[in-house]
Amino acid sequence: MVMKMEDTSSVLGLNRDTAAAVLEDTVYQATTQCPFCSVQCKAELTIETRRTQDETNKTAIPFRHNVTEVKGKDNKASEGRICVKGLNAHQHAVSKRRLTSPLIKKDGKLTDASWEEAIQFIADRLSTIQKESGRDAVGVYGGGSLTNETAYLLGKFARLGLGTKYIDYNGRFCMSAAASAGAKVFGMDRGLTFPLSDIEHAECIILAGTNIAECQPTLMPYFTRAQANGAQIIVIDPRRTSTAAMADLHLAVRPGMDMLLADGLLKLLKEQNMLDDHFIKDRTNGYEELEAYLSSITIEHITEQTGITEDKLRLASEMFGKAKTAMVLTARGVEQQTDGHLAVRHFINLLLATGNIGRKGCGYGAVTGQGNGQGGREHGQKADQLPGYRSIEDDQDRSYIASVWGVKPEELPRKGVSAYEMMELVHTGEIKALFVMGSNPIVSNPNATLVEEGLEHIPFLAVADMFLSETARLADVVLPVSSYMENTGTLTNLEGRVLLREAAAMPPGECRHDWEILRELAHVLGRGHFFNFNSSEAIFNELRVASRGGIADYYGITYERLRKEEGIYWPCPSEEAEGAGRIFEEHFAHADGRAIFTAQQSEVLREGLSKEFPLMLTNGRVLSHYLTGVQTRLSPGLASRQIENFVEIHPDTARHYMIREHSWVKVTSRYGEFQVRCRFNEQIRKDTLFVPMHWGGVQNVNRATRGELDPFCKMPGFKTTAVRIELS
Ligand SMILES: Nc1nc2c(c(=O)[nH]1)N[C@H]1C(S)=C(S)[C@@H](COP(=O)(O)OP(=O)(O)OC[C@H]3O[C@@H](n4cnc5c(=O)[nH]c(N)nc54)[C@H](O)[C@@H]3O)O[C@H]1N2
Ligand SMILES: Nc1nc2c(c(=O)[nH]1)N[C@H]1C(S)=C(S)[C@@H](COP(=O)(O)OP(=O)(O)OC[C@H]3O[C@@H](n4cnc5c(=O)[nH]c(N)nc54)[C@H](O)[C@@H]3O)O[C@H]1N2
Ligand code: SF4
Ligand SMILES: [Mo]
Repeated sequence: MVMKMEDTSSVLGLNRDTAAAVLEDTVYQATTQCPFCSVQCKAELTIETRRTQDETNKTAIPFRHNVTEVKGKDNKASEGRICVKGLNAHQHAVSKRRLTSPLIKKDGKLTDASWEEAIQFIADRLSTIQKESGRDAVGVYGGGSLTNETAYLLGKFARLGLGTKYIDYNGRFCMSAAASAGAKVFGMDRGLTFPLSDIEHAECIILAGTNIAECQPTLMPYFTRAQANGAQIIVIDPRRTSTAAMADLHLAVRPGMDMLLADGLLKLLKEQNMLDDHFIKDRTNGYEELEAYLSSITIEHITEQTGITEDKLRLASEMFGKAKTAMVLTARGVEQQTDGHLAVRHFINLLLATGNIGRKGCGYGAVTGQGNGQGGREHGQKADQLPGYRSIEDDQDRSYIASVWGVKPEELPRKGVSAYEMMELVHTGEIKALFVMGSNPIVSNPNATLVEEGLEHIPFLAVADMFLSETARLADVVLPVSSYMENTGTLTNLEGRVLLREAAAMPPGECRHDWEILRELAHVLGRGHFFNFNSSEAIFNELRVASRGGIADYYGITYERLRKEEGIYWPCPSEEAEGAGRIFEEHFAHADGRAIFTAQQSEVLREGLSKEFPLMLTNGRVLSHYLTGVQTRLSPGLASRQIENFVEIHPDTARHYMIREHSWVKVTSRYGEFQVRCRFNEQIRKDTLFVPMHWGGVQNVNRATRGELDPFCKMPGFKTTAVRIELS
């Protein structure tokens, strides 16, 4: 029997035993969203269910599902397209490697335990550590895959459940440079200032440090359509990526030199009188300082530092300057630098100076990374943040959130520190217990050896995950969670559009939703009255109120509307409001309505090359894997496309170091080393190596990256580390 979608969603809302009985041995179709990147493509799954006997754990509800077909489903972002990761995403969700029961470490071995035992154990350990060493001895570490509801609840759990100031999340490594730049320049951080449908109306598009072809592949047709309409695309990347391959001009910048490259383009635009004086006068502040700064730098200096010839620089500035509509999009290549915040601001200068924002076919885009990279940065899992993009250091914001939560403002902790700084505090022993939900920090943090050492020695580590990730393996308790297919909640895509993803299947075994875990822990900690939620919708309704009047205002968005309208842009202050795709049409979000130019220079010392470390290591992604690879390495359809890690090296450079293609090499920096397979690429700069980030252990690129942070946003300088390479 094939059940219809409406029937199954009502069944999935039932008590677990009843639902399992109804769904036993059925085939049904349901709609979901890919769990991976920020496009959040909708997909339709055909699911077969069966009940199996689980002899190892009698208490578990043995329930398994299998996905027999995946189809892209029409929606406004991916327009029905789905990429290879989306097509295979279910493979990790149905994997036999899923954790289905809580685990507690006994005599050094993780052993099955009941939920009651596991939750009680965590609550006891956290309470004891807080009694002995103070409330801030406990840290909480979240992630951008979590739904808005879970991210919101995790922030509330840290502040009210545990009363600690230490909470941060993996988005610190992802969105912090662009987010803080948008907040500073525009007064508001929303990934794209335009709807995706505007891209085809742009006449020139700069894609800086963004490899959309591999990282948001279903967006590619927006850019090819723009080209078909006559747009010129400029890609800035040290390698000729698949994205660069479609460009009209590729600028193979020296890693870490983007800020100066943006300045060079602006200097040339100014020399050619291609700026929009009216826009500068009416809508911006700070142009005089910028003008003075531009006069102080020379084109010779810029070409020498960036590695881009003057001819190419002139060509790029002409393409950009002649366009009547233009866009700039940046991603981690520009942003994961110790000057990433300023680099983004210097790119935005280009748009402000030419009046290319707030009109159709124009604007800035920070290409958000994770599935809920946008929503995850709005509702309070950041060290300095309260829901609705409010500030934890602002008295009015504190009073408002305290009133929504029913506490006094003084009861809210102050701001903590960023993700990597929390790891440093773990290493020094100041943070004595860590609760991780939705991240694999020992693979994804820079200077991974320090992080691993810290987590090996921390007195108490609890991890909520679907799998025994590299981090979970070190934990004292591991809690099995539901996957994207099984958990209802909202996620906000890269455009700032809030989408509802409804559960499509029953969680296997004893897996619980992240929010259920937080609710239960809070109960045992005696703080249950703040967490009495029976559904993700109930959490969302509190989030709506908490975000009301804030920058990221979700008040007007309801589950009911989301079911009818597919997706709604924030800000959406009332149930009648539409939510806008294109923002800043009339004014920016600062009190005076103006945007701010940036003339400021980075004061952080650059990672320089030396005789000992003569090459620049950068890193990033490949199409078939996702982040630390925990999910994709367990999906046969994806893992088989790229079975091991590698370093991309120019053949001339390899010859110089007497390295043959496919040999196993060691890459060493001041901070550590890793080993990978060597792969030749004629299209990478000769001074640059590129390594993907999807593997742990000896293949983990982060064993060599450095822990230096951007002073503005605490983004690590992932993308530039001086290294040497040799046969291992
Ligand atoms: N397939 C796949 N897709 C993903 C992800 C994934 O893991 N796999 N992750 C998602 C997430 S969380 C994120 S944050 C995004 C990331 O999306 P992107 O930022 O596009 O991905 P990266 O590969 O990290 O970096 C992009 C490009 O920056 C280049 N680069 C390196 N150093 C520099 C530099 O100094 N300057 C410039 N201009 N470019 C440089 C790299 O060569 C690379 O091609 O992707 C999302 N989508
Ligand atoms: N060298 C280098 N390092 C980088 C980067 C880089 O470009 N270069 N990029 C950085 C960026 S942009 C990012 S976003 C980070 C990502 O870094 P991580 O957060 O460490 O990456 P993930 O692999 O997504 O880890 C997510 C973990 O949570 C689990 N998980 C997935 N969904 C859920 C859920 O709903 N609930 C729970 N409880 N668990 C879940 C997964 O199984 C996995 O173990 O890495 C950063 N590190
Ligand atoms: S990885 Fe991104 S582009 Fe690919 S299907 Fe998933 S959401 Fe869509
Ligand atoms: Mo990311």
